Amino acid sequence: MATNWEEFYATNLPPTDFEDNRIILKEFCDRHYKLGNKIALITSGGTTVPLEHNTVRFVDNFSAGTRGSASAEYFLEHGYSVIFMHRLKSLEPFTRHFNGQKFMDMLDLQEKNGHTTITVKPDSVDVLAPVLARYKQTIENGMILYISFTSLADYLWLLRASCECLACFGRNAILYLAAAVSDFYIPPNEMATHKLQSEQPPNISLKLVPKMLSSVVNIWVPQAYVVSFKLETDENLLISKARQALVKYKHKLVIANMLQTRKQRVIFVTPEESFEINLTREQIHHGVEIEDSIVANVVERHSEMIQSTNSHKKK
Ligand code: PAZ
Repeated sequence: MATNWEEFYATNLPPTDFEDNRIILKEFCDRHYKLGNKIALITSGGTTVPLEHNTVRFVDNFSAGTRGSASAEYFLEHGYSVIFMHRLKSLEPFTRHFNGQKFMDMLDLQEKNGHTTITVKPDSVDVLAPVLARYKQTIENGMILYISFTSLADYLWLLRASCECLACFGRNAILYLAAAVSDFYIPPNEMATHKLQSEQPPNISLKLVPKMLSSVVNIWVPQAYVVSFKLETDENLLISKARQALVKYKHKLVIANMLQTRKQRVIFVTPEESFEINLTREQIHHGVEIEDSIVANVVERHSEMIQSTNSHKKK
């Protein structure tokens, strides 16, 4: 009997650029595996759920990709190779610091004798230079791979393909699943072909998305250090839901956060304990990012897992 996820992949087509992305993923993983690097797959941003095959409208969510894009930079700082699997047009590592108008405001434009010169304003150089230096170094060393998705189906196809490429890393891989992935979708055979007409209210019935985390943890990358995120809006549900996920999927860590406070407070929930990371007002004022502490903590736990496995092997 087909499991739910097999049915999902059998009925939802891969994105058009899927084969290209699969090749790029494989090349990136093979190279970093040969180098003996640790690797982090970071998922980031929200997914869309199309309402029509010729998609005009879709269901979306709030996620901007702040968590994922900031975390990617910190994993790079800890020496990890990074696959940054993100929602197209959501925030990306490095460029996130100068999003939108901010970038334009850093530049000066001069026209002289028919020549146009663009320069960085002197007071912006100190802000731009360190980020630009880190970006250049990361790209020159080939340490990051950017892969983008838009819809839920794109995301799930890329997630499985990434796991296939990461399996050989064994315990040296982290999956840091920060994307806000839809729990509901419309199966293709129940979806309208053309734009929904507005003569009468549409009758839309959403189905539950199969829980891929179970396949990730138990089948696709059983040795990897898997970190999932749990978002709630009702504080009373937060920890119990995180614990339920740990029991159900048997992975290592759930990072729980509330919608409104996600940038200053998270709770690490493991099978053994739970504890909070909180930023103080002063830290927030000084531009400290909570992802700095989150990633440092995850990296420490990952190293402990690798070391404990190595010492078991030696015995
Ligand atoms: O992308 P963002 O920085 O705006 O938000 C991050 C987040 C809240 C989506 C992430 O921390 C998270 O909790 N992701 C999992 C959401 C969930 O499926 O429960």
